[in-house]
Amino acid sequence: FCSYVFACRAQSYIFDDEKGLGREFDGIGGLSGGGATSRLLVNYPEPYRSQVLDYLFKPNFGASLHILKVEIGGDAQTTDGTEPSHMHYEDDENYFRGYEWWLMREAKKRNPNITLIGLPWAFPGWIGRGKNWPYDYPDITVYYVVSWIAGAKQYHDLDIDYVGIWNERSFDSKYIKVLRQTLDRVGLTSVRIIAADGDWGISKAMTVDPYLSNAVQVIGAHYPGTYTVADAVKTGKKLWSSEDYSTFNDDIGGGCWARILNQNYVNGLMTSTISWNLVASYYEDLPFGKDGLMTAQEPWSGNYLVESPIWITAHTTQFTQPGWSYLQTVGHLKHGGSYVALTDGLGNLTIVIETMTHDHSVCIRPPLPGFNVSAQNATFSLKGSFSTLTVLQVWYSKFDFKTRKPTYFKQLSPIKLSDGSFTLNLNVDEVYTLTTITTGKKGSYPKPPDSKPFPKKYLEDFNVRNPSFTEAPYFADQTGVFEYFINMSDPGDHVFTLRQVVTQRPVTWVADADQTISVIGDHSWQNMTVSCDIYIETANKGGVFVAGRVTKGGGEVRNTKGIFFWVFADGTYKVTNDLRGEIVLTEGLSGTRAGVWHTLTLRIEGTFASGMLNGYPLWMNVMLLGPSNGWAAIGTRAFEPAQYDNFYVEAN
Ligand code: 147
Ligand code: CA
Repeated sequence: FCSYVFACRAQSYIFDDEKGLGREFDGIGGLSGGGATSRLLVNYPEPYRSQVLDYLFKPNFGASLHILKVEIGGDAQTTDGTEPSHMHYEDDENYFRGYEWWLMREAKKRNPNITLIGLPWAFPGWIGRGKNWPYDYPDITVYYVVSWIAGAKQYHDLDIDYVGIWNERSFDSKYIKVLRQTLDRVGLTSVRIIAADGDWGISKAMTVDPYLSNAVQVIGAHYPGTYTVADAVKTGKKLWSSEDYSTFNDDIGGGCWARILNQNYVNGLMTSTISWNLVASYYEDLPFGKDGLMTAQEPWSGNYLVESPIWITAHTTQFTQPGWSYLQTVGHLKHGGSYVALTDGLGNLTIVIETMTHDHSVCIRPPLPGFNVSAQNATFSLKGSFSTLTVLQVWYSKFDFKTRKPTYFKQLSPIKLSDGSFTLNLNVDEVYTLTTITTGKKGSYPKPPDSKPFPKKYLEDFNVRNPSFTEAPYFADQTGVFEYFINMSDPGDHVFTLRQVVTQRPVTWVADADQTISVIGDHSWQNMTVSCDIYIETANKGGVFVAGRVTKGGGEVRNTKGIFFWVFADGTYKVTNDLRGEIVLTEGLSGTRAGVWHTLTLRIEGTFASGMLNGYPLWMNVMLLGPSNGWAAIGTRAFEPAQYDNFYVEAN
């Protein structure tokens, strides 16, 4: 053993391909969606938006991701918002909604070889035919998913490489088989199926059902804690951690990512790891704030943050490619940490070593059992076809939780090999890449603009003839989908509006609200005026609100509090403390009806609120006990169409 008394005899490790290689490597990826995690990225001004995309996707620059996985929008809440479906209704088809198409195109532009994956979290209501379940009519659901894949090709020239089943929900064998048959029948034989994204139980089902086994090409686990299960190995299929990480992107998050990127293979034979999420581009006060490889949550300022997970990713991605193979000689270091090695089979070799300590590499889940890591010397010997290598490039990172002066992805002098071996003095919380690849580069751009809060005055008239995105900037839909709309029949004032378009409760992933709602602004806002022209479309039963101090989104949206000012098509109004509309602060007659534009103004000041209709006071000085702060919002009483125009918020 090593101490200051006994000179340290280095442990030795061997990299050898003599007895064959290990599993084929499938790449490192990022996940956009599940849900709405890239929502704010699309509204970044150039050049900052392109810079963020370069840090994520550009080869030999930053994370240089091998894989982009996206949500197949299902009009429902899927963690940080809703993403629009390509088929809101049974007779509807549109492959230009949302931002995932754009994101996939931008990723492909930078890396034509990037692997693309689509996975549904939720489905529009018509898929369930009245039930909150997507599998009763497998042909319908398959048609819906295959249409998305075909649409990607037809409208965006994007080849989808893999498709999943239903994120972290039950799989259905019948559905998977019909999906496989249909893909094959329409010529999409190269699209591979990942199952079941969260449920290892698929492995057992596959071992007893050869037809199911034939239909599935990859077993996808979520947050596996670097370990697989015996049944999964038995299938002989590729094993992936198809969703992982979800950890706050500070240096402990970086440590988590470094440890699992290596150990998902060392412990679990998993040949791909995909980060939820790709980039944290949603309001930080939504669930899982900053759980992305980097952060871009301020399109109004242009500020973004390149965090350590980007550089940890680069340690693997810049020096390997999908199609390379792991060596069989991978493992744990004697005094903690791990090493992997990969080869292209053409003489190239990339070794990644990590020595993350327990407390500096805890991920959000699962719980991390204890282990020790200490400083150690390690000698690595290259055998087989690598024995003749004479020099390796070196890239180095070190988290330093004492000095807080970390080193990220720094190129050190190449190592000269003597007799095919070299020794490293490894310290804790370090990552080394040793490689024959000479194209590594730490990309950089000038510092982006300083961070700024959301503007205190914000006006949106939705007057855009050909918007590049279907959503208006900064609106973050939490139930329902709000789209730019052109009002053909309008004589002039409200030709261009925003419209809520989900008319039926989706097949949900979490509990969407029974109302629709889109939030905007700054969660720390206290006093504010929210004003909006609104148009109820549903006679008698329809209703619309504007709101302030809205507290919650994501999976908790049903329980959000705030100050909600509702008007209804039956000629009444209501002010409530909750989105459910149960805690009524005041109510009365408004004369509002469907098919007419009205202007709602909500003023919240300290412990009082007042409301105006068409510029005249409707209710005044209603006392507020809470909440004290939150976003502004608009929405509808139920899943019903409604329109909004000239939205204005002023916070003070
Ligand atoms: C995952 C989802 O797939 C993502 O959309 C996102 O919500 C992510 C946030 O961490 O989590 O879902 C999980 C939710 C709960 C657990 C695991 C995954 N869990 O409790 O183990
Ligand atoms: Ca307008």
